[in-house]
Amino acid sequence: MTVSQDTIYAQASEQISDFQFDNRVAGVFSDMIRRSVPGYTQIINTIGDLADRFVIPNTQIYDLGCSLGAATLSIRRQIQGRQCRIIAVDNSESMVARCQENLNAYVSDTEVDLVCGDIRDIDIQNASLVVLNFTLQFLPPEDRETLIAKIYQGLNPGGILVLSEKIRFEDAPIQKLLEEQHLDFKRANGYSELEISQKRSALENVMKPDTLPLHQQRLTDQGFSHFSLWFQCFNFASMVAIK
Ligand code: GEK
Repeated sequence: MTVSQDTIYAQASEQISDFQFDNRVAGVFSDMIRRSVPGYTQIINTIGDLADRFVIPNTQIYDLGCSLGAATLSIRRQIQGRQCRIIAVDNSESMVARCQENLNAYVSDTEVDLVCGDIRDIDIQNASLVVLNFTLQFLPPEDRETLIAKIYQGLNPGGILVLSEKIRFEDAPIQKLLEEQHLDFKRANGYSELEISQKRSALENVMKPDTLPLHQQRLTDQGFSHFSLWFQCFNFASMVAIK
């Protein structure tokens, strides 16, 4: 897999349009997400470890907002021989096309149904693992509860949801501190002030982070019996919820 460098916001633009998962983004996505999301590689590896622990033979696994398939590939490596099916869904045609190439690059006995569609429209059933790795934050806030309810209904008892998100904080000094630490992380990864500020404008209307207490409340309201944050670095978090 060749990884192209993300320079999408390197040149000054007069008008910044809303961020889209188009062909340009899909082409540099591996580089973009690793340089923008602290702990991304660890989270992907841990999703594979969680699959090994929780995936039961003859069940289904859902990777919702799969992008280039990083989580699906990590899961697939761990569940050989369990006769499971992974349903990987993304509504960006460019992501799905590249994801298919990535999946084809490795041999596996686990079937992957790669679906180009909206995660709000797909059916979830007989699931032992559902992954929302930095995807829920892109859904309109009013649609989030319905999706979590659908996931809860589709999980088998003992099944697990992994939910990774950028988070915000009600406490203003903490919000400022963790946001600044994240910006320092991006600077250390070679993004310029211009790139950082143009990307921020592009994401403003598109990505709306929730607080950790809101995530926890939504999950427990829908019936999840067990919840924990298992990873946090600055304003990025990954949670698990078990049915
Ligand atoms: C990873 N999980 O590498 N339906 C389907 N897909 C959607 C929807 C929707 N309603 N909204 C957004 N997407 C991946 C990273 S990226 C996170 C996930 C990021 C898709 C969108 O097309 C994009 O591919 C993905 O969700 C979000 O582990 O860019 O910060």
